[in-house]
Amino acid sequence: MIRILHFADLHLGVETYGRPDPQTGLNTRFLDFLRVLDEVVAFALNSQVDLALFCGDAYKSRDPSQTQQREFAKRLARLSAAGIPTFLLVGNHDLPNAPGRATAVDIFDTLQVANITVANKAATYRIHTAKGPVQIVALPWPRRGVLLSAEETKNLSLEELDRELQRILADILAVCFRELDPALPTVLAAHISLAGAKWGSERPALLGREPLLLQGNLSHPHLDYTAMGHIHRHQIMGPEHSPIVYPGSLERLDFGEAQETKGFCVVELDPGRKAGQRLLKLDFHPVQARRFHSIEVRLSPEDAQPTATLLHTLEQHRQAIEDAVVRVQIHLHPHQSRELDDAEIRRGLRGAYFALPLALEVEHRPRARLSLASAQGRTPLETLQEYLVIKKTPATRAQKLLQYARRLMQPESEDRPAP
Ligand SMILES: [Mn+2]
Repeated sequence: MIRILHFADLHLGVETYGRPDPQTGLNTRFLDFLRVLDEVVAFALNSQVDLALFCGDAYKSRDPSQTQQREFAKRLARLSAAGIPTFLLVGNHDLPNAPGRATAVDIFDTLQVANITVANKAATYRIHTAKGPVQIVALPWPRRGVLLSAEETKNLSLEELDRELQRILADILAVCFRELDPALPTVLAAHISLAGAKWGSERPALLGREPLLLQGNLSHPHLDYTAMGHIHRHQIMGPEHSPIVYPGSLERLDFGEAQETKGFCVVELDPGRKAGQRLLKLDFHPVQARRFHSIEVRLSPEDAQPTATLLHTLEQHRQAIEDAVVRVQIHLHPHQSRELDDAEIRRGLRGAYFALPLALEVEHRPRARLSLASAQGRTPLETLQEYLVIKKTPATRAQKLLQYARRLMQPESEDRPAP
């Protein structure tokens, strides 16, 4: 039995909601991302994994810092030293912006680090594991600009472009498939989106502008397992005997992923069985990713002590707040915004790993913006106050802006020091 650990979309270098760690000087979110990677490496070392298969996007950017590279290399070195072959597929975040430049992971290939294979081009690779050879058809992130010339695409619609790219990629895969030995366990590793896959919050703003394959483009009777990367949400597609699997990313990027379980996949193949029928087991192993917790509070219009109500609600969420990135959304009525004590509420969020500024949503008459009519009968200051509430300005900032406005609106003579 060959045990394969399949993970993807590490994105080292994402530091949103982090701060410098006083002990290491590193960003605390960077440490979060390393900690989940450590969980993956520890599992590989402790659970007789025969092959670590990484399906792309090691870093956040194509130009990772030296520190990011050092920390990634340290973990790969542990796998390498333990004799666990590691296969690194190149994702879009690892790619340089010019074909002649190195990808972010090419260095391991260049140095010929033992037990590490970098797949930066579409090909069939043969990897020797302790339990015998595995063949991997690799499809790194395809660059449209490399596969299709400007001349070929200038008159194509987006749909035609998609179809043309699918045709080219299917041709490339067909060449790789031809080299397959049906006697060996076979895995396809691809970094790309598939039609029908569910996106998490990282869904590209311009879906349709990036390469997209159909499940059919990836299918071949010899495949025992298809290891995907790119989409951050864990999901299993394709036929049961030869599934197509996104393990998802290892850490959360934002609140859109609050409910997603993060982790990696462990696959067991029986080399003794026939081609396309070797999958024995597919397990998903969750990791301890940073928790994101959202709290939504709706204040009743009669509530005269909104701060107390909020503190009470936060107390009920105490456990979930602890060590989490926390966001509090408050739906309130215009007269209540003045009663909210921002500092007091933030104290109620103690223990959070990171607390976002309070998001105030004012429930009022069905009007999204200030109209001339509504501005009538109000003082300019009241109008400004309502504007700030509509704009969801955090309470402390709103208070400061109102203070300035008050000063500006005061007559020259009052309360202003002589020049
Ligand atoms: Mn990607």
